[in-house]
Amino acid sequence: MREAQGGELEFFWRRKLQNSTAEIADLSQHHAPLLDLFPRATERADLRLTESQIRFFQQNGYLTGIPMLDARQLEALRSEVDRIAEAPDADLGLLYEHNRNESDDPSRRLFHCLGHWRVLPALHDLLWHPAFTIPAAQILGGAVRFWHDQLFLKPATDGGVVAWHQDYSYWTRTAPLAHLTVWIALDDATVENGCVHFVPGSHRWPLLPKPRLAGEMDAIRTVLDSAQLAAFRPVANELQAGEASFHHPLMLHGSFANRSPRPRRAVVINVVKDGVRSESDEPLLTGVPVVPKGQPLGGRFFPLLFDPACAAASR
Ligand SMILES: O=C(O)CCC(=O)C(=O)O
Repeated sequence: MREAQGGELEFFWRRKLQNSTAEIADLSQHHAPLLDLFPRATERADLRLTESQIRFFQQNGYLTGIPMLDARQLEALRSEVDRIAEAPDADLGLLYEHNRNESDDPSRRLFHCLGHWRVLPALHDLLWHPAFTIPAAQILGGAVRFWHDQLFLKPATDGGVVAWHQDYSYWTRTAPLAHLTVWIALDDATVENGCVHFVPGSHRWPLLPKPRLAGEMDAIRTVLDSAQLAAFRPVANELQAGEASFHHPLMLHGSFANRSPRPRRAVVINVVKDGVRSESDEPLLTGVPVVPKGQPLGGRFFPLLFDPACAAASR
């Protein structure tokens, strides 16, 4: 395995630019890390969450302040994320979706995309990072399968909002509800630059309607009942660059505008407990072959990231 140095990332990207879109190497063919950027799961049993962290997640619906990236990993990911944000659309054909500005407010900007794991190696390898997969397996209570990834990039000064929502309201084409999100800060995320806010305990609320993701911040409040409105007491999920938080698929969360002079970049990974099924005969993600209704997620686009039973057997 080679070191993930600037030159290597340069190589991957240059090769893409030289080839036609049809010839671009699709990293989804690789179900193991390509670089030596992240440790192997078997090497890092120390990354397990404590009982009290798991209890906190179960009671509140989120867990925050988890160390995730060292300085080298952070630099590699920032560099790849910036490349994606700056790339012409023609180079982003493998992404499931990308929206240079998803904000409904024309005075604000929010870059949002899904599917970048197929395009650049550090973003690809991050899916297998044990600092994420080991805690995810503990929270899910079993093997961790990839669902999809996301970038949420808020530029300085005019970064847009992400409206209050529950992730599962966008994912009802998969069931049962056994999903999990990890939110990884690439910059210090603060109240000033639009960090995520959680409504503790809202993961016990029923499924709410799906709002426009970058639309009116408070749209969801019109459907909350009086008990939910009374319990609507958000907490700011402030993180240092390189730290992460986990949240439940029914956790109500959102993020306010970035009016600060600093950008707020984040990589998000969404996973399921192995065995979650397709609920649709349509493609689950744009450009991905149909997983017939009733069949479990699997195959090239939904790799198994970590199976604690196998990891235990190999120790
Ligand atoms: O990054 C943000 O502001 C929103 C992230 C989000 O909605 C999520 O991680 O589910």
